[in-house]
Amino acid sequence: MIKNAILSLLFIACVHYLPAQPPCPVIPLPAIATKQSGVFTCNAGTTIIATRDSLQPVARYLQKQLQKINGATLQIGQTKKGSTIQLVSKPGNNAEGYTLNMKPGTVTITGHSTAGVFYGVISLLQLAAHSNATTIPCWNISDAPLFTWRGYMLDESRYFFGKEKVKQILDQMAFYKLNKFHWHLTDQPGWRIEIKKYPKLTEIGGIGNHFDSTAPAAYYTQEEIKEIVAYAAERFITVVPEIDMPGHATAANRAYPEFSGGGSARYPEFTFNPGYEGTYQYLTDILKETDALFPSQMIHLGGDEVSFGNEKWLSNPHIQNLMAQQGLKDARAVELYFIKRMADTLTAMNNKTLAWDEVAQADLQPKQTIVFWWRHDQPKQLTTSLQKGYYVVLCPRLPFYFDFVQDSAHVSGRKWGKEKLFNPLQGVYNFSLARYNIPETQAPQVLGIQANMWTETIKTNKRLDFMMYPRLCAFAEAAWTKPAQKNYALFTRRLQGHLRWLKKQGIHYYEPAAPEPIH
Ligand code: TNX
Repeated sequence: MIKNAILSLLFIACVHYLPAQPPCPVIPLPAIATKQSGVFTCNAGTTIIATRDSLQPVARYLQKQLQKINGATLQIGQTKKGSTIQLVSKPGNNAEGYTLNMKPGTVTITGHSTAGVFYGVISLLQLAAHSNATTIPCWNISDAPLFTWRGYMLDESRYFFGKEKVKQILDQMAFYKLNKFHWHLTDQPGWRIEIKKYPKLTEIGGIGNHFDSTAPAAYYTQEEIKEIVAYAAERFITVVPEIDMPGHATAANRAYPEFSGGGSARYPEFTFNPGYEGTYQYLTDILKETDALFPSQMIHLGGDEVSFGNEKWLSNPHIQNLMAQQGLKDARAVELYFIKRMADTLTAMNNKTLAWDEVAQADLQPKQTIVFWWRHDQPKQLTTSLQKGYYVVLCPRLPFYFDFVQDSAHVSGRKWGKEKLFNPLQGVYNFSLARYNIPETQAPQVLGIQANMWTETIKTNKRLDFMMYPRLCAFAEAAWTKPAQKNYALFTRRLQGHLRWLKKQGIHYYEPAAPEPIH
């Protein structure tokens, strides 16, 4: 008896004095991560072994990135000489899931698909980036994402950042396991995608930005778009282009005024003309060229804020005709007719239709439609979308608009309403689906979440970085990690190494612990 009691006391004492496991530095936090003893030595004698040909590109990515992180060039091969990193793909439940097992001489990454292997590689790269030089502390990780849509949107109409910045953003998205890049390429100030059939779209429509209407034409050629799409694909990121219609069409209308449906005093020439047959051919041609550039088979049609500039519709003879013919009672009915027709065009091109939540009331095909719910103050648009069987991506302004400031002292970005609400790091981090009371039967329609970077208040790379980091890290954890596992206090500790890594890469960021006073 007494012996037993002493033994159990000893046991309790030992457990108590075992050093606590350090927090896992990987962001987003993996489902299971346990620290192992020892370090993995990763140097020029290390071989990356890809067990299938299809894993070769991932092996090369690992090789290239490790070289950037610690300067060592690993071999890719089949023979085992020094330490090895094995890449294995084995089908499993969640295709993006993976396990990472580390021992001093061997790392094994087993993914449920090539993407899963890639995410295991990313976790290893993060551990490498946080350790010194060539020794990486060993961890065992078993992981899979919460959402399949982990998106980030960049508005390059308001401001054109260009290819190199976009590539850097794709690098960072990959580092945080984000997988959808929504590219907002057209809007009022500028048209940024080359369309060969309508060259004036970029020659004339490409001129100007939100800050300077005379800035020289800036846009992506079709070759550059292919290059970016391929760059994203290497990082398991799907690129989704947005061609905004029938509103936010001002830049296009400068180039081809014959398709304009007019605007309002505040938003001149804001819309395409939904009453003119030629408009449908014109837009179909544009979408055809767009489709050919993006293998995602998804095009975002915008569809937002049409009422900002459609007041001329009701007096336009073409539109009056259309209304009479189709029995459309008002401008909103015309808008929904237009959206349906363009969505059908996309279906015929084997593309899914993506659009902002204004389209919830349109009569679209459930399985072919993804609605982006952005108006946090209009929960009905989300409920209706779900009831109609559409897929949804949640990107509510609060907390996912990154053009909103992140500190009450900041002055340049947006704030919401009389209360001047904004999007602090913690607000982004604490996002939880539970808040939206989505019925269990509709939960499978929620593909995931997205952060949107609108750029009416952003005209330098440095400011873009400031608005983006570290909120992107918090967002990534909200997109990947189950809510029950999230812990903001621990996150801010785990973030420290990531901030150091961002700094090393020359990326500016908002420092939550020592905020810059005015920005
Ligand atoms: C609303 S979000 C817009 C954008 C603006 C943004 C600024 C959406 C579908 N439309 O055109 O840039 O607010 O926060």
